[in-house]
Amino acid sequence: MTQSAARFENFDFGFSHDRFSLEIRSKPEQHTSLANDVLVGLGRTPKSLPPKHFYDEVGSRLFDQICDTPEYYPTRTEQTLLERFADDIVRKTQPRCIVELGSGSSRKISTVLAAVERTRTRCRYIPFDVSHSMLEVSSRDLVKRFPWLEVHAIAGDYDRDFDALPLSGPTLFVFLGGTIGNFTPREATEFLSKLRSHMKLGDHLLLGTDLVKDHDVLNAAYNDAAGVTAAFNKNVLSVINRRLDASFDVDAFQHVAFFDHAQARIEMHLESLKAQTVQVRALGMAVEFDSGERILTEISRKFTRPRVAHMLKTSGLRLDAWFEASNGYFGLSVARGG
Ligand code: SAH
Ligand code: AVI
Repeated sequence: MTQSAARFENFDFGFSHDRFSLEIRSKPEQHTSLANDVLVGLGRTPKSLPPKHFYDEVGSRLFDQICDTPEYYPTRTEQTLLERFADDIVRKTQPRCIVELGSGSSRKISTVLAAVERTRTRCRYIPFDVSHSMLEVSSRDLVKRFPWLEVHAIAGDYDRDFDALPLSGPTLFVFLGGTIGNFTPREATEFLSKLRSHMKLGDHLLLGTDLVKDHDVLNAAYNDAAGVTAAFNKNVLSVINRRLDASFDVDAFQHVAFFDHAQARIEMHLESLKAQTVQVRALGMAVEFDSGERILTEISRKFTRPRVAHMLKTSGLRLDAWFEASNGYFGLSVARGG
């Protein structure tokens, strides 16, 4: 264990090497409370599961493939925004530390790090994700690409493992991809309020939000022709089979996703193609499905600028700057403690 690793001895450390360390705050079998979520979410009507369980190694790879489908506009739209405004954002926030929540493959952060590099300053990068595999691969790439960068990756669940981050100086918290939209309004406010409680004077939040737009564009983004989103959705059943010794027949469910105008959100479901009973042996649970019955697996809320400002305000944050794609598809906010 290196010195920097030893400083965090409360946690079970992965490893530390050169300028990259991986801190494991909870292991895959613990960190997502899958057993409890299945007991509660599949034990009631209507059935539901929280989206964090999508992201095992296969699911994380499928999400990355979704980002490259022609229909899924959020990733490339947000990336274009970052390319255009990263210098402004870095000048405004002057980070010495960047914490990225749900960092995934860390694809977009290089654009921000390149902007930091152009200011001839340095910062530490702390990616935080449930996906160990993604953290390792992406962190190794980043330290290679930026010879000055120190990466301290944290594998854990940001709903519960978020305290005592190894922050150093003015911090830019980054939450991209529109992932805030995967929370209900109440969950989003709770999450941002908790984040706010970690922010000191001089810290900022960079938040990506997907915006309300033409319904055909929205529906296509979650129903790509190649079926990658369908595979991503169904993968959660394989996760439950593997981790909880369940008997889901993945082919007996179909992917359903649509934009609900009233709630301004995409709903993603898995629909049972027949009446069936699924055993979840690790929980001693039998789950009955009617033909056509659905499990709500994800919501993805779409915002307007006033709604983002309101959400931030309700969470004790203040919208400082707003960058919007020229087609109005996606918005980036810079916020600070109110
Ligand atoms: N920020 C990236 C990835 C978005 S996908 C982008 O903009 O493209 C959502 C990411 O959040 C995944 O990498 C997933 O593993 C992670 N994630 C989901 N729920 C999480 C949780 N509760 N705690 C930590 N990470 C989580
Ligand atoms: C991670 N999150 C913002 C994605 C979204 O668009 O809500 C997850 C996703 N689900 C289906 N496609 C992408």
